[in-house]
Amino acid sequence: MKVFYSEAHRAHNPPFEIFEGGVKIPVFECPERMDRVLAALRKTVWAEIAPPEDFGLEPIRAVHADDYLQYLENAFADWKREGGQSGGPEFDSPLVMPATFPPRRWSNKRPTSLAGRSGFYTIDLNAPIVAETYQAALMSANCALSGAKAIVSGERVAFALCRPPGHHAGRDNCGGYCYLNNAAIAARWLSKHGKVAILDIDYHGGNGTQDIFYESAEVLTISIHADPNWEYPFFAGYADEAGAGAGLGYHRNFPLPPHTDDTHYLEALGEAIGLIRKFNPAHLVISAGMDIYKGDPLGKFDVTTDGIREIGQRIEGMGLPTLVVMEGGYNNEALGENVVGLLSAFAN
Ligand code: SP5
Ligand code: ZN
Repeated sequence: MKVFYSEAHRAHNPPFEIFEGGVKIPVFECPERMDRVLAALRKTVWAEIAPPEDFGLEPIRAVHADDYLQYLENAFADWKREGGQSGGPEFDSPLVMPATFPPRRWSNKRPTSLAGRSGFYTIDLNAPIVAETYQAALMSANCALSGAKAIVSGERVAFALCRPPGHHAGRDNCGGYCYLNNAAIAARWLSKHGKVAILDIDYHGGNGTQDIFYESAEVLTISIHADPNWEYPFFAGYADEAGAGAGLGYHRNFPLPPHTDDTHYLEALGEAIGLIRKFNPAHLVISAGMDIYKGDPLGKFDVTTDGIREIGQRIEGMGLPTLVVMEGGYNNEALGENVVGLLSAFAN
């Protein structure tokens, strides 16, 4: 199995994120995650790990707004020029983290100051930008695109070991550790070669992917996740959000309760798979978050490693050329085993 991975992620290592109540903590989404997955993949006989090809900006501009991409590219330098803060005396380097966000009725205002722009383009306090973030995000997108190219070239499956993840990034906003929506970028690129479905199994609702394809019928988007009524991202992922305009009927959310176990998860997955079969796509993209795992520090589901292996088997059972894209998953001890478990149905 072809696995696409770039070392560029390692330098994207912001010193902290902020949770509810102003709690400042080390970023859960850290470089060690990739080392855990790589170590587990290297123990298999089937993983062929290679660096991605560079696809340039065009496939990224097909998903994200130009002004947003310009913001991402220059945010750190602009922040420094404006005298942006570092997070306190214990931190030696500045990082872009806004503290003011647009109220909905006035969100058409676009300040030129970086302090203002960062609030416009950011949805939360979990996507700090450091000097190396943009480059890491570009290479992460290239991993997804390389995987897409592999399945178009006849591979049954490819795994994009992406970091930073992508599914919370919308057309013109970052959040939830995500800057560029890797799965969406790959899906739009794949849609030149026939219909595409994205199935998002990350614990958190895929608000960015939902945003990008909401009014489009070219890509069926389905997300199975913790109910946003009580879990991040709170403002998208509800059952009644089904797409709009030409995209009406081409988005589906499966919000699930806390302590969802293997049986109940697989029930929702079965329904999602029914919808994908009916849509009959040429290619399938999986946004693969391992934070559904029962031991995840950010999750409240009870899905086991065996459950994740079964999820992989059911996905494989659709018989579609499949691109698996790494999203979240924060139990580092179990992350490697869970990823290998998911992929093992495709191993040959
Ligand atoms: C890609 C991905 O999985 N992003 C997840 C971003 C989640 N960010 C918000 C987390 C809010 C955590 N609330 C406190 C839980 C402490 N146990
Ligand atoms: Zn997640």
